[in-house]
Amino acid sequence: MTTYITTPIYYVNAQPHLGHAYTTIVADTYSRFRRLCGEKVRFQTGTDEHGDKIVKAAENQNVQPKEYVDKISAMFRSTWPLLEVEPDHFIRTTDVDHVAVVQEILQKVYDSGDIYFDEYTGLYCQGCERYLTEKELVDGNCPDHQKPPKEIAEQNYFFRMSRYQQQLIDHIHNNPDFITPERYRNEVLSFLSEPLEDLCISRPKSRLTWGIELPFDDKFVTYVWFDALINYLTGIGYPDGPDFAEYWSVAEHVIAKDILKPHAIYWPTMLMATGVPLYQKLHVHGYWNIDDTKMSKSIGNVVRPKELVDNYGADTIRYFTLREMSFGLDSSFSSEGIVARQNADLANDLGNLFSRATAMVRKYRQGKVPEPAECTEADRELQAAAQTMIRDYRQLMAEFLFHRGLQAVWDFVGVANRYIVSNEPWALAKDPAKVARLDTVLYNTLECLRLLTLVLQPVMPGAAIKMAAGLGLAAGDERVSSLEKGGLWNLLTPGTELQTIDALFPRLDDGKKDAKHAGGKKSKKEKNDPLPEAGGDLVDFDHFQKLDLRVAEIVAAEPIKKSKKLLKLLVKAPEERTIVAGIAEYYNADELIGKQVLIVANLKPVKMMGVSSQGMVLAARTQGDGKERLVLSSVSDMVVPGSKVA
Ligand code: ME8
Repeated sequence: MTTYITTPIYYVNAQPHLGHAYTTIVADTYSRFRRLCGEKVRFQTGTDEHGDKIVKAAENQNVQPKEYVDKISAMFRSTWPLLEVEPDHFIRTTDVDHVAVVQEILQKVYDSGDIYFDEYTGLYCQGCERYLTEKELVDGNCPDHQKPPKEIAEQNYFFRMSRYQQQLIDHIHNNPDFITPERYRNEVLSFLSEPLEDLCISRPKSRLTWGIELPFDDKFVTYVWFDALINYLTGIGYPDGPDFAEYWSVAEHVIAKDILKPHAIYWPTMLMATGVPLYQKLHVHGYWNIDDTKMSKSIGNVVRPKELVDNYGADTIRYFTLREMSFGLDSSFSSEGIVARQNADLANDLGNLFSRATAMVRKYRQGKVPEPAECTEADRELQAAAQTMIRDYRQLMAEFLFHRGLQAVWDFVGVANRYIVSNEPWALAKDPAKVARLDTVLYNTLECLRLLTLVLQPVMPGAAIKMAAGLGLAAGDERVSSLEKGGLWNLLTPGTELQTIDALFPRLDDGKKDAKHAGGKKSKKEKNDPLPEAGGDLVDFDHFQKLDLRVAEIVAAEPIKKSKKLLKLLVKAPEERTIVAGIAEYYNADELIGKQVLIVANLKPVKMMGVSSQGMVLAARTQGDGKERLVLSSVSDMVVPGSKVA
């Protein structure tokens, strides 16, 4: 099986931004996913360098168009590695082989009678670089550029697009997956329900010289879209290169909704006229807005990929954009959104699972993968959950439902976390009769980590390499790089040594860490009210209500030097705070990570052994075997950290 995936080729009248980055991340993730499925993949991106817009941009910078396009194209090319995007080919419409193929196709279509010369008067939008129909205008303006188009009368060459209208309608009806999601397929069909006009495909050189000359009339250059769309063929060696033979029949294009019409109407009809079979699929996504506002230079809210990578790292940006946008719909981008995902999904759920599980293997099994013993019902349930996750992930990623694929993966992260909590390896470690069970629980937990490394590789390639190393595996090991061979259970080799890696995802400051926020929105007076004396048998409800009881999740724990009794805990409730707890005689620091406990959040801070404690962890004091013991409080199911206890 083979896959050919493309992004639009981006105009070089502007520098790369978040929108370009998203489409390119999508195509890169999909290409990595297909490779994970064992397919041979070709992934292409590039730059669109001809046309009015580019000439204007070069003029603004006082340079010749060629010098200008070389510079901006290089910027796009050098942006992609920052995002861990690895195209197989980067095409430019100024490449000589591309120019030759465009001319060859123009000649072919001209010779077959599908290009004719005519006079045309129309409404031309410079921003879109095309004529608009009256119907497309909103209050007399181009809906995309909010400017009235100019009326232009000119002699030009036209492509007989109308001739292929019915053939295109039939193709869309017969191939339900040709344009997805469905809303865009419907949009195209609705557009095609009106008679299609022929397409003006030339510009007189008197008006524009920066373009590909028509092979049959040197007084004209070709329209930028007729030139640009053909990149999808040139890049794989049309008409007789081996890659064209191998990849064209499986071509899939990814675009945003802004360029639906050229891709869903101009391009298939151009292919029909050229006698080339149509591409397989067109995947259309929505627009990223910034804090619910359109991204635009004039508003000054354009987000640059390099800044994102510098601030958050490529893996976080890839994960955030894929997880946050429902493919096909618009989405809002904000730094708060990134911080929330990083802290909750990456640092807390995934990062903690990884560090907690590997720390226990280091502690109880000298850092070596243990030998599993017999399975219990709980183990079989875990394996079944893993298989369900792989099946759902595979299907959803193949359908471009990345947000749902990642949701399925994170559901499994939750299952793995709960498996640890309910099997209590730290308790098993205390009982010599339970050695085999401890080995099995640790082994199964490591298997969960391996499968997560495997499925996350397309989304976060950098993190996946680190995770593989942490499990003692090379990044190219089939067990973390092939869904066929690695998607099974029980593949880790007992005795393999784990490697120590840095924390996968640091927690980011969301600006709310300050402990003074701990009491929520209470007034200063209320916060300073003394707590009631614990003396009488009964307290008023009012008094009880003054206690701010919450569920806190332990994210880090360490012994306090020189103290036998105290542990220093970092908890999330939902902001982070430090709490000192007198539980060191009953709990190891490692086994606490990820546990949810109840805390009193509005106790006045006190210092213990030099550490300020901002609250108190609740625990039951109990007797067993003649000894007193403290058992931490908990909730019966995982809840959002910071949930109020009432
Ligand atoms: O249209 N949200 O190039 P272009 C999401 N050269 N994606 C966005 C976006 C946003 N706010 N803004 C841009 C062209 N994009 C032509 C294409 S192809 C033969 C020729 C992405 O530089 C999205 O992929 O204007 C969109 O379709 C593309 O950039 C437009 O890029």
